[in-house]
Amino acid sequence: MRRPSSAFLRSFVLASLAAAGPAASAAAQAAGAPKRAAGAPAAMPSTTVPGTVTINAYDYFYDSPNPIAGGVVTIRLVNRGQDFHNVWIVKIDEGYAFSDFMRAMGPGRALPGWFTPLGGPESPEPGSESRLTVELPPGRYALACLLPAAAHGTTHMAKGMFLPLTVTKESARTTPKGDVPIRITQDGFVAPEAVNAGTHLLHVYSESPTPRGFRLARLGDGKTAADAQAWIAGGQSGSAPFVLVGGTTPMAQGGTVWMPLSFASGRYALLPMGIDLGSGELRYQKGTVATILVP
Ligand SMILES: [Cu+2]
Repeated sequence: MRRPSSAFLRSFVLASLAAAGPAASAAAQAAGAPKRAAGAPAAMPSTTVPGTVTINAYDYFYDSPNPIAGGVVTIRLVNRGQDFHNVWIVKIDEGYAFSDFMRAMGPGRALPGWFTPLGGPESPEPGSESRLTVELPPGRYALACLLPAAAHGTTHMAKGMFLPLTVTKESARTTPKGDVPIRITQDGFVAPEAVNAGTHLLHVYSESPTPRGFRLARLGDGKTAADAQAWIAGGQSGSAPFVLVGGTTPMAQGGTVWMPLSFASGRYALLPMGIDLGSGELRYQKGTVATILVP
């Protein structure tokens, strides 16, 4: 049995890849990165947290362990590409296979009733990582990135960004206790208006009848949620008035996820994300944008 320790929370940093794990350190050293000076404080090794599964995202494929042990699992998404990537975790009902999932996805198709979207870590900036904790019962799963590809009308999934995943027996780990509750509603969010600076564990629950998620964005100095919405509605050209710091891909009604986040002083916005059935892409949605002030 475990609870999120302070080590767990501290380990969430927008770390340089050199601090992200042995493989990354080796890669960074191979690339000529300086070694840490003797006596310097060691970076918190993120692999010490039981139940953490690291998924590496590249342009345009994943590298993930398979199978994994179920129960309360923390997904650590490391973006090793140049593009943005996320992970959409889908549980496939008994009697259906990964090949059915592949056939079911694509432009102009309704989401079938035999799978359950559970959310997943949203796009970390290239070179950084994001984390999300979710309860995964044993069974068959699919992982996919539905972000639109640069070539119009395709998704990262269509370019190869998907994997089957088998989840084996559940561990006895307990669900974490979040301190920032966020409710996803049919057309918006219920979130605290303000939180103190520092590290928090977001507890996200969805009551939306259609699968929805959000990107958590830190607004630029002097920028507002209206600026973010105008940039999205205006075709997302030019530099964004925000930086993405986390969030979850769309989750089904009744779903729950937790995510550790380090809040600095400023204003944050929850930008609604959903699956556009016409294009099969995961996109910003219309709807209310919630903001959280960090004084
Ligand atoms: Cu992607």
